[in-house]
This record gives sequence, C-alpha cells and structure tokens, in this order.
Amino acid sequence: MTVADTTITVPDIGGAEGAEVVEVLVAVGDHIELEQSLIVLESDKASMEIPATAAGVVTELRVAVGDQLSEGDVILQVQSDGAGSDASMPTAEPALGTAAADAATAVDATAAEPAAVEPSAAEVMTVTIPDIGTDGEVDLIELSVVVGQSVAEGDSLVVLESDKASMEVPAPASGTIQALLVSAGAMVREGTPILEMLVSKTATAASPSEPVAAAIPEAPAAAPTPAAGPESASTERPVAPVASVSSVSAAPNSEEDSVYAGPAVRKLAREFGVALTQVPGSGPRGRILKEDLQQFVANALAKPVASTGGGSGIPEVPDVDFSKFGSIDPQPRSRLDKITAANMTRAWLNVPHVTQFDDADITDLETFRKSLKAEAERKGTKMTPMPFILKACAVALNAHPKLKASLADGGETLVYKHYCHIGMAVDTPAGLMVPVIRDVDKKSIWEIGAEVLELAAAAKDKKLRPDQMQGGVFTVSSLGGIGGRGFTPIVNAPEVAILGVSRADVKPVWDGGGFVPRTLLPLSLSYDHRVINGGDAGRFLSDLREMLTDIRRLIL
Ligand code: CAO
Repeated sequence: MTVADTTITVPDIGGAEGAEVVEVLVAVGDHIELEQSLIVLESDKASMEIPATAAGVVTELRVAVGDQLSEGDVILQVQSDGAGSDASMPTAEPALGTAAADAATAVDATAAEPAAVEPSAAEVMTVTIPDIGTDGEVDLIELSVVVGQSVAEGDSLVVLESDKASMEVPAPASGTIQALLVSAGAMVREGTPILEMLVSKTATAASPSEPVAAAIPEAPAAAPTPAAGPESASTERPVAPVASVSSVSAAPNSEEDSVYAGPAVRKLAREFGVALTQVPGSGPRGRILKEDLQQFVANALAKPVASTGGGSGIPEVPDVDFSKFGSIDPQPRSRLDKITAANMTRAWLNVPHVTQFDDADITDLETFRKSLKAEAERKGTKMTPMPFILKACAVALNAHPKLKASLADGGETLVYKHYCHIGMAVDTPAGLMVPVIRDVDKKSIWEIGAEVLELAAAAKDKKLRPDQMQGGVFTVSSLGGIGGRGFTPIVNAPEVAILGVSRADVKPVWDGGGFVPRTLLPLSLSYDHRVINGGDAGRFLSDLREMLTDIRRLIL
C-alpha cells in the first residue's frame, strides 16, 4: 500500500463562485473512504455534498462552516492509504476530453452543467432505460434528479409508470448528472437514453505508473446484468433491470423533493421507508443529517405505544385541548402507569382474546371461610375468598396444563411448565402490580392467605422485589372486594389465561323444587385463543367452579 499526502480540492461545481460551506462532515484524524461526503456547499441554486477523491486519514482541514469556496479551493489534506486519487496530482489527468467529446453528440452543450466529480478521474456514461418487462412505451412521469446533482449508485433517476406499476430506474453507478436527455411526460421504452452522468473512471483508465490513482475502484453495477462486462463502464453500460433493484415502488412525492437533505440521506430514508418530511433536520438551515434519520428511526422503534393508541399501523387518537371545554389539571403519569399501559396495549394487540363467564356457588365455602374468622384473628391473619380461589386455580391448572403454558419461537413451540406460580393483580395508589405466589399447588390455604396479605402489603408499600413479580404461569384479578358483576380481564402475556373474579352475591337459585338463596361468585376467564380453545377453557372453568362449590374436591 502506498501512503502519500493528498490534497482534496473543490471540484468543478457548475461555475458557482463562492458557494458557502454549510456543513463540515469530517474532522482531523477521521479515516475517510473514497466518495465519502466531506463538506456540504450551498450556492444560490443548490446544495452539494463534495465527495472524497481519496481515502485515508484527514491530517489537515482547511475549511470551516461559513467559508465561501470556488473550484480549486483546498478542502483538506489526507494521508492517503492508496485507495483513492490525488485530486491535485497532474499525473491523474484522465481521458475526459475523449469521453466528453464522445458524449457531446448526445448532449446539449448548453444543458450540460459541470459535474461535482473530480474531472481527472471521471468519464461520461449514457444511462438508458433498462429492460422493463415490456416492449411497448411507458410514461416517464418524473425526473428524480437535476443536472449537477451527485447521485449514489442505486439512487432513483427517473420514475416510470405503466398501466400496471410505477418503477424507479436506479443509477447504475455513483456520479454526477451531466445532462438530462428526456423530460417528464416523455414516452420511453427499453434502450431510450435518459441522461448522461459523469462517473468515476475505472482503475484501468488511471496511469499504471501511479498506484494511488490506479487504486480507484470501479463502481459496481447495481445488479448483475448479462450484458455487463468488466469494462462496461462506458456509454453502452446497461442499467440494472428495474424489477431486480427497486421493483414496484411508490413514486417520490414533490413534498419530499423540497426537503433539505443530501442524496445519501434520501437513499437511506427510502430504504427505511421513512418520509423525510417527518424528520426534523439538525444540520445548518434545517438540513437533515444521517444522524437525524437514525435518531428518528430509533425513536420510532423505542416509542412505547401511547396510552391513547398508536403502533401497529393503528391510527392514533388525536390529542384534544380539553382546556377549551373547562378547567383542567394535567398530571404526569407515573412510570408504573406508563409501563402498565404499554404492557396492556401489547397484550391486547398481540393476543386474540376470548372471555368466558360462569358463576361458582360458594355458599358452603363462605360458611366454612367465615367459621375460620376467629382462628384467622388468632393467627394474626385474615381469610378472604382469595386464597381458596388461588388454590382452586392451582389444582385446575395442574389438571389442565395448557392453561399455564406459553407460546415461544414466534408461535412454533408451546412451553409447558411443571411449576405453578400464580400472579395476583394488586391495585395500589402507584398503579397496578402483579406479585407472584410461588408453588401455590404445594401450599396450604393458610400459607397462601398469609402470602396474599404479605405481597399485597408489599405492593402497596412499593416494597416488592422484581423477583417477586416474575415467573407467573397464570393470573388472578379479583375485584371482589370492590364490586361489579363481571369484567373481561386482559391476558398477562406471555401467560395464556387470566381469571377475573367479581363480587359474590346472594341470589335465588332454582334447586329443582324451588328457589333457594345461594352465594354466587362471578368468574370470567380470558384466554389466548391461539393456544386455548373454547373446549379447553370450558373444561377448566367447570372444574374450577366445582372445586369452589365443594372445596373438598381440592384434596382429591
Ligand atoms: N366477593 C365478595 N366479597 C369479597 C370478594 C368477593 N369475590 N373478594 C373479597 N371480598 C371481601 C373480603 O372478604 C373482604 O371482606 P372482609 O374484610 O369482610 O372479609 C373485602 O372484600 C376486602 O377484601 P380484599 O380486597 O382486601 O382482599 P382480597 O384477598 O379479596 O384481595 C387483593 C386482595 C390484593 C387482590 C385486593 O386487595 C386487590 O388489590 N384487588 C384489586 C385487584 C385489581 O385491581 N384487579 C384489576 C386488575 S385489571 O385492571
């Protein structure tokens, strides 16, 4: 590898004198690649990224934002590692004259603006319409480039529209648009010349005695084409077939065109499918930088699905200025509330929910539970229906293990669990928490009761540890102490089922001979219909109901 000091100067910028440096994209010490953008110049007509004509480490930067530059002004000094040309070296003088003269037959000399590509390493290529899958003419509906514009390989040059699709014709190589040979509205077919561009000359064109210049790589073709031989960077060089590069795509809109961004950023935005009109630019005069686009995409991915909606392509609920209707008091939501909102939305959107309802006759259970009241007080605890419900769930879950399984591998696998840790939704001033009682199936009702009290208190005092909220296979959400006749709980994914418990009430029940007063406990079982079908859920709920109706069944 040859190491040499290389001076990179401002190339021919279309005769623009004193174009302003609006951005410096590199710093001393940076390693730059060939064709990497160095600075952004802005004339009264256009903004241009000036590409590196040599690769290496920047040793000296001669320009700053605000400087006025013209062709030939020094931009920077590079300690070249041999992967580029010395823009100031006369030995790299190319055969531009010949190539330009060849092209002159096809180019309107007055239309041909000078290029941003270093003339000493460039030649003219005529780009034609590639194979577009039809012999007939199609409408050229849009020119995506202007004379003088630098384009990267693959950037859209023109947009075609047939009666079936709209297609972009990509640039077959990086370079600068020299002349446009068609205008919007023209009818074109395969082989129609559309524009001339100056492209980096192939390595073979450089002086063999100059290894630095000889190391300029030929810009690769956008996609392999049968006709593209190794020396095909000429006027006959075919463009890649549209279908293999951009296939059917939406035509860029004119709003996008008015956005202040360079071609590299535009290309990246197209790859991400981001509308640049939505991206705030942090560069000088609002120019959209690559970092802005990256940040925009990162934000979009990280953005929790807002409580008001959004995500998954679902239109967001618009913000309303409630103060228009009366006095308001906006309060920041707690972190827990926001996490809960995101979790609920995620589960709601991902899990196809079904909810099934039943009533358990807990008349006998209630008689028994109340008989334990004094004993509970002696033990310093409290016996609510909750421990019985949890215990009954554990027994029913072990009998119906699918209800405590989880989907994995994107739905390819169903993970069955040999443990039975059950979560319990707890309403706290800070928000909803779900502590998990471990091994409910192995614990006595007294032990479970003690843990319900302990974990509910810890949740309300914000003393729960993360490990006390993990590992649940199923959740019970009891609103029994609060009221209501039934509700449809949201599955706590990746669990596949959740039991909602509402307030028990004494109701008249027909016993075959007459109505008798019975205490009925409303149960609602929501389940993930990808895993649980109605039969699974019905059998589970029936077993659960029977166990709560006759708690002797818990020990069978
Ligand atoms: N029917 C009738 N009475 C009930 C009942 C039911 N299903 N469940 C509880 N009760 C009674 C209790 O027996 C208790 O009365 P006594 O003091 O006279 O015995 C009273 O209601 C209060 O019970 P509790 O709510 O303090 O205790 P619990 O064991 O039933 O529940 C806990 C504990 C932590 C689950 C509960 O306090 C809680 O936070 N519930 C809300 C859960 C929630 O928010 N779910 C919604 C999640 S989805 O938005």
